[in-house]
Amino acid sequence: MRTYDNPVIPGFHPDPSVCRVGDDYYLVCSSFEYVPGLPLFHSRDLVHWRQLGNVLDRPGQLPLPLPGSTASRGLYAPTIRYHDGRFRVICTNVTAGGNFLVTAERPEGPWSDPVWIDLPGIDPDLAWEEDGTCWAASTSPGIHLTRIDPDRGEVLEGPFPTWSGTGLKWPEAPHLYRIGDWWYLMIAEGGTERAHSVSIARSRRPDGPFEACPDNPLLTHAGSHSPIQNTGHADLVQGPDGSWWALLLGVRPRGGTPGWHPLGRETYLTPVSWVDDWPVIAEVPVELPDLPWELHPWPAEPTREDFDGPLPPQWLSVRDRPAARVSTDRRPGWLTLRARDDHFDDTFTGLRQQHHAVRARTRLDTTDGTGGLAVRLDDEHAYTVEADGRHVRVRSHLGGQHTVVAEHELPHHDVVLRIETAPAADRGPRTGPDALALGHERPDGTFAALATLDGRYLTTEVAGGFTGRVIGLYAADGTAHFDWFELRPTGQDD
Ligand code: 6LW
Repeated sequence: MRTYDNPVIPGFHPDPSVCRVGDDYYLVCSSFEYVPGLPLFHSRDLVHWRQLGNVLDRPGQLPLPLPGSTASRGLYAPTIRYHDGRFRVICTNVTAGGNFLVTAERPEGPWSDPVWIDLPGIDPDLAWEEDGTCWAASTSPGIHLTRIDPDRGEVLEGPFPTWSGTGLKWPEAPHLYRIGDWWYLMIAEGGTERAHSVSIARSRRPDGPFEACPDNPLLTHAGSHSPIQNTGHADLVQGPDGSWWALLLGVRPRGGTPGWHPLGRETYLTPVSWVDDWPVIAEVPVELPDLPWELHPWPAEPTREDFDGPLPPQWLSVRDRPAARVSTDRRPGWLTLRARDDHFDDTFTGLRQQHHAVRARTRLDTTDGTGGLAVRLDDEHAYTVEADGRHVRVRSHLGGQHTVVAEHELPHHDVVLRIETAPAADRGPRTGPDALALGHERPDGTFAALATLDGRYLTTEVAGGFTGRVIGLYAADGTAHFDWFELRPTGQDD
């Protein structure tokens, strides 16, 4: 029997929302302070997903830069739905503007400019009655329902409070569905940490009153042995054969106690069955069983970027990506980053870390300035290795303290920098999730690690917030040119 790995979308891809259009599935995730915003994925079998683009990929749409967005602010929990021949994504920019809707005829875009709508809180959802009446559930705190005109962004009735879970903290992530003769209101509660769970209620009408499922919570991994924890924030969808599935977020804590997850909240798939018109969500399996429909794997994503054209859609920058500071045109075949100040965030551009053990490498030309390779959890939690033509330097940026951890003389303008993550050697109760070795390559290609640092400080359990690690490039002074960037799993620990 063939099996498929969960997570189906590894790395920092939280708050998945999914819709089905014929044989195709489309999924969006939160992106917080990163641009472009809201990654959009396509699948034909629910297990193989490839990123088509980003819903918010033009400066005019947000507007970008995400004004003043600090870490884990910005774009929260979108919902994607297909209705009346158009794709719609509803989302919140918590930093500025609040809730908005964008639409597209094709998922590849172009996506429209936002239509702002005065909904309470975050985590907006969209559902339609047969006559076209549109309901938006959102989290305010407490779940609220608002009848809206999604085209004009107008509130027609409400908002009014509705069923808000079993009494656990942070009822959120509502999705309203018409299934059979019932309207179901599914939510997350318990908070997005270890107590995260999924609960549901139903009614004959979209606006309630709702009766809670006697078996709530429908899903939680709290206190379980599962290596997948914090499961919640689910969206329902039918497989190609009509079976039911949930896409949801979870994390993989590693190390001793209390456990730290380096990769952020990831997207998982789990089967759903029905008993007495209530859904039953299965514990999220580490390996998915063979699926009774035709599979559509996508070609593997390249593990090396040569900067021969525009940056692919997977590449992230922080808040902003002005062409004057981040360019693949200025020196063809190279990524040119121009520093504004010496904080790595100003030019940082990279890819999500999607495997626990990875090797990141880059070739850097320091003729015009200082550049580096960084593992970023947020602006205050990062390890970097940088070169300036005289030295290679490993820095740690933790909680506002910026420390040079190691320095080595290297009088060359052409250097290859390297970072490797691997499981921590010791496995004691206080052992962190992994260790990060940072350094450069010698002329013979061997790794000269200048420092090995504890990975726990680059995890959500230490840093706080909602994101995960991103590994990328930055300029610290002047202009730094990067010939290529490689990020590949080393297979020591997936
Ligand atoms: C999101 C909320 C949540 O708005 O975390 O896990 C928040 N669920 O629904 C940020 O992703």
